[in-house]
Amino acid sequence: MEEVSEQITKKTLYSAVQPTNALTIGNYIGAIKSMVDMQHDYNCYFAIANMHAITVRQVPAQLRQKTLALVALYLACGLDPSRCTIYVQSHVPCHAELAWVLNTFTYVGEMERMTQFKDKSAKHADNINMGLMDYPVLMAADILLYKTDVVPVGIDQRQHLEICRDIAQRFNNIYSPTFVLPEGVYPKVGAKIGDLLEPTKKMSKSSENPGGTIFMDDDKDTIIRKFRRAVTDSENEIRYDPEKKPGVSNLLSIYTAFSGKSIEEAEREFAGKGYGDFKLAVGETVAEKLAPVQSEQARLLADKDYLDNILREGAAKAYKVASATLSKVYRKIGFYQI
Ligand code: AQP
Repeated sequence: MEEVSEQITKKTLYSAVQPTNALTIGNYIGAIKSMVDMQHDYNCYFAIANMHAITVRQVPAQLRQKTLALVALYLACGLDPSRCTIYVQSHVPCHAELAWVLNTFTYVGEMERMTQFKDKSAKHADNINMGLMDYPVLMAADILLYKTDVVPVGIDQRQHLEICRDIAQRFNNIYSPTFVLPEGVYPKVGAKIGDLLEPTKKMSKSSENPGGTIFMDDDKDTIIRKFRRAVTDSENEIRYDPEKKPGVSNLLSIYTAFSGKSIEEAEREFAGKGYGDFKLAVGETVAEKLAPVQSEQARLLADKDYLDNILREGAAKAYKVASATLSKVYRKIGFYQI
């Protein structure tokens, strides 16, 4: 009873991560950390976006393994399956079904203008498939199925969120209010974690140079080594100024996300210190926070039945809500129902 009334009063939150490669601390800071922080105040749906993942060619056995690894990581980072719905996107067929309908409310020109489509097309020039271009429509379906109010994501997803709102609004205008218009929630600091070697570029799971990326499963030595090599600048001042000092500011963002301190506190703490000491401190803080997450993830991964059960329950809960939205959409557009 209490659970039902909580669900009625709480707003709905949706977020998803693709099980492509090992996750980075960019994914953690931009998305997972906010998901963990917000899970108590919202009615939450957290997906493992394997349908999005296949827009870039995946090795099947690895995709399966990474899907389970991501469930374990969600839990190890602190998502509580008794509070939130955790499921695999392909287990709820409504995502693909609604995406098809929404495709007919989306213009090719809009999709061609998407920055991520352009970036990924350049990166995967041998496989510019329709799915890559249609990615934002599937993402709109993900979000709209659950009447989502808020979506915690990194700033790279802002454009996709805006197009999701446009598509929803277009549908609502043609028929009648059907979809809730979602708001993006971006972390105040760390909405775009930069690559350690090219700090103006987004840290990415599929970066060509793994030296600039901290993976969630990197060991302490690797983490310290990567931070030691992080690009800074020719000054010797630890100050947050993303325009003029992208490298140092990126390290400060990472440090605050992992230490819980504010930027001002961090600047005070490192005032007068050299870049070498600063980088080491950031590396040690990250490694210290990641170690228990890594061991908890490994422990959970050894219990496949437990993870499967969470996914089974999650898919059933998600399906209930998603199928209700889909049938409303089908009714409105005139699909004959039996
Ligand atoms: N560098 C980042 N800083 C802040 N947030 C980030 N996110 C990704 N990179 C950063 C956020 O992580 C969530 C999940 O991302 P995704 O799995 O959907 O893939 P992505 O955005 O395409 O991330 P990657 O790491 O760049 O993956 P690949 O290399 O596979 O394309 C999203 O909320 C995203 O904003």
